[in-house]
Amino acid sequence: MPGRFAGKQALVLGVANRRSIAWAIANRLHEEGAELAFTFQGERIEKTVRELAASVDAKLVTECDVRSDEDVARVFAETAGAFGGGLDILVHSVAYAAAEDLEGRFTDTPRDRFWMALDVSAYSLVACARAAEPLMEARGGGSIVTMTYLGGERAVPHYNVMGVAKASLDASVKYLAWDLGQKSIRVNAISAGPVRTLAARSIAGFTTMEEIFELRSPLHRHIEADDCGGAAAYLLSDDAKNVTGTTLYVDAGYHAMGM
Ligand code: 0WE
Repeated sequence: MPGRFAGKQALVLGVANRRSIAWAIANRLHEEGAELAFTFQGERIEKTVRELAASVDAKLVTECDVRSDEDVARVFAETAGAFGGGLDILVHSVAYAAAEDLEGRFTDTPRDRFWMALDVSAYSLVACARAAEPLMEARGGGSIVTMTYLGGERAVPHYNVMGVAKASLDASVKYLAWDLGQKSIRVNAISAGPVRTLAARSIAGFTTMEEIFELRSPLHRHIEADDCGGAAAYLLSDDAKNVTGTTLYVDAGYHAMGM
């Protein structure tokens, strides 16, 4: 089916399973005509990602440890190979902090795990944007979307070091938007309310947080991965051709509240 993304090629990082936000975004792009490539992290999820990728006729599925410059360089070289030397769209939906740092006190975060969380969750966007730049330049421009969370702007109990990583990610979006704007590459973020993904399910107190969220958000609704799919499709489409360096809140209005 042709659509907004007919003739466009997209690389998607961060699919773990069918509930992943990255998968919801990929699905939208596919439905509207995009050609897709995927990365996965670790052999534990390789089979799942390969099966999902096959269902949307993906042109490439390859491993990427975003902490490794060599891996990032290889992945973008493989992407250029699969996509005839260019890339139109990059979806970055990657984050990781040690489980023990998403409970207890932020104050107790050790140095090594602080930097690990920022490396995987924030620097990875910078590394990928830099690697995507020449490929997008070959297309005369491009669009990049990453996932962020309110916990990078306000203190959300237990979000801890991930909040500090998201603050760094949010600032990176703005600086990347400035640098890459010169090449007609747009960089934006989606700030989603809590979505029940694999990453979320293992979080202590997630259900309580969902209840508070549905009570306090203006729309009194929970957020689904597909809500992020629709928002990402907008930001990645030409409808958003003059939108860069911004955050689109997909959170039933929660961020607008003071109580
Ligand atoms: O960014 C996130 C979560 C990302 C995440 C999740 C995990 C769980 C498994 C990063 N690293 C890990 N590491 C693991 O070992 N969210 C926006 C969802 C989330 O996570 C929270 C939240 C919300 C919301 C953690 C504490 C409090 C609120």
